[in-house]
Amino acid sequence: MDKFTQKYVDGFMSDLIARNPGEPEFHQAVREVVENVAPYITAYPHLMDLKIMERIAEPERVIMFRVPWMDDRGVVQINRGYRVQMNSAIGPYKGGIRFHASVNLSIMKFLAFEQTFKNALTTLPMGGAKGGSDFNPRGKSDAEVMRFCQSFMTELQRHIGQDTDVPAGDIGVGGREIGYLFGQYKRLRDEFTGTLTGKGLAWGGSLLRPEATGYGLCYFAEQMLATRGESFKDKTVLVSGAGNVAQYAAKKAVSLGAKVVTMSDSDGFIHDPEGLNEEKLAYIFELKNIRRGRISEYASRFPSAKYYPGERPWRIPCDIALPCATQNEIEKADAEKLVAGGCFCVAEGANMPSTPEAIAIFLGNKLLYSPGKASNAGGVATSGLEMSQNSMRRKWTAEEVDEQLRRIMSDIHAACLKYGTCEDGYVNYVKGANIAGFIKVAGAMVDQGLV
Ligand code: NDP
Ligand code: 2IT
Repeated sequence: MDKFTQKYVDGFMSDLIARNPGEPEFHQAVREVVENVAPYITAYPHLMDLKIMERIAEPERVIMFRVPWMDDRGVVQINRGYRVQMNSAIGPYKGGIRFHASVNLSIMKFLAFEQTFKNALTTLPMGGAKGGSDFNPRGKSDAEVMRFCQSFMTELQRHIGQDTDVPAGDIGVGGREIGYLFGQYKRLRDEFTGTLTGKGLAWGGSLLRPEATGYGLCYFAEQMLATRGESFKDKTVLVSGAGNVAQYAAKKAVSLGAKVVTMSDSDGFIHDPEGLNEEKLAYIFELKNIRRGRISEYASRFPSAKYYPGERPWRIPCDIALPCATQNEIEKADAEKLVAGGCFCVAEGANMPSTPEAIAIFLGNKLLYSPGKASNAGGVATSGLEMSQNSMRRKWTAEEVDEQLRRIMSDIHAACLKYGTCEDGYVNYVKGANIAGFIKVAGAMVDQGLV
């Protein structure tokens, strides 16, 4: 980076941090993008004059609200709700809703920022947003989750709509929660529209939306592997998480011939050296989606596995790692362990699971490494396909959706190659994804004037 560009990055980041104090995840997400796009911005001075990057890093709107509800004992509970509407340059705001005790404004803003670039990469017309609450669904009854969702939507409904802002699921928000949120939206607004995605198949949902993030991740990883003449066949794969993304990533990797040896949750991980198979996957789906149990139970059910409480999977030797749990779950020491254990491909299913120090290790060792905004975009892309089907009042077959998902992941991969291929032939997918996403969003903002 030349001196002028470095000065631009330093000035940009110090202003951003001063304007947004106490938001480390947001700073982290913005810094990565700014470092990659700064040479492009300084080469096109009109982008500097129009303050395009400053505008992209300033949410168009942030909504924060009280969510009061009553638990099963009759005790009043208060949570905080959020919707960060980051950027609508290329389409209505679009992005998931997260229910997790850790949710705060920094996490919401980093996710909405990442979503803006991810959605641009999907080739579909969707702007970027994220929402959620510090509500912790763990241990709550169905009735409590329903009352919470109804209260949350009672406020959120006035800010969303099928042409305005279309939420979906994320951590802690799956089919059950989308159902309760949709029911309350429909009741209050008296309209049956595609305002939420991830809906049930009987009421406007798309085939393959539940599978889409994990499947799309594997389709993307297949393309990365193919650049080195490799595939999933007979590879040892580490998966973290045991939720929606992790389950379908594991299922697809197994179907492509891989040996998936780990899954995790926030309490620890299981290592099954024999690898997951259909029976074990079915057990995990039932354990996590129906019984809402803990991954530790897997080791009691299958003696080939061992449970490691309080640990992450990254020290287990592998060929491929698919982090599918949460942000910053791979730190520098974890990245070093992955490299030492033989890992040559890391494809992110979660949003920002690797810290900047971990990413530096991956890039420095020339691993195949893809950021979540590229490799997990299949989920929101299929949400976009759900929106299309809702608008047309039609339903595509699973084959039709799968074909479009594969094409979109392949287009995203091509965009990463176009903007991320270095002089020595190494593909920097981070740079490729950030520049490709930026060019699309920035171009639309220039066209639309100072708004
Ligand atoms: P789920 O709620 O279905 O699953 C989340 C999994 O990650 C659970 O196993 C959970 O364990 C674990 N987890 C959550 N928080 C932490 C934490 N702080 N430390 C360790 N483990 C944790 O969520 P999803 O599968 O939908 O989301 C996983 C990741 O993928 C997130 O980063 C999300 O933003 C991203 N993503 C999701 C998409 C989607 O369509 N759902 C699309 C694109 C990205 P526990 O049960 O203990 O909480
Ligand atoms: O992070 C993500 O891309 C999601 N949680 C999915 C968003 C969506 O609108 O489907």
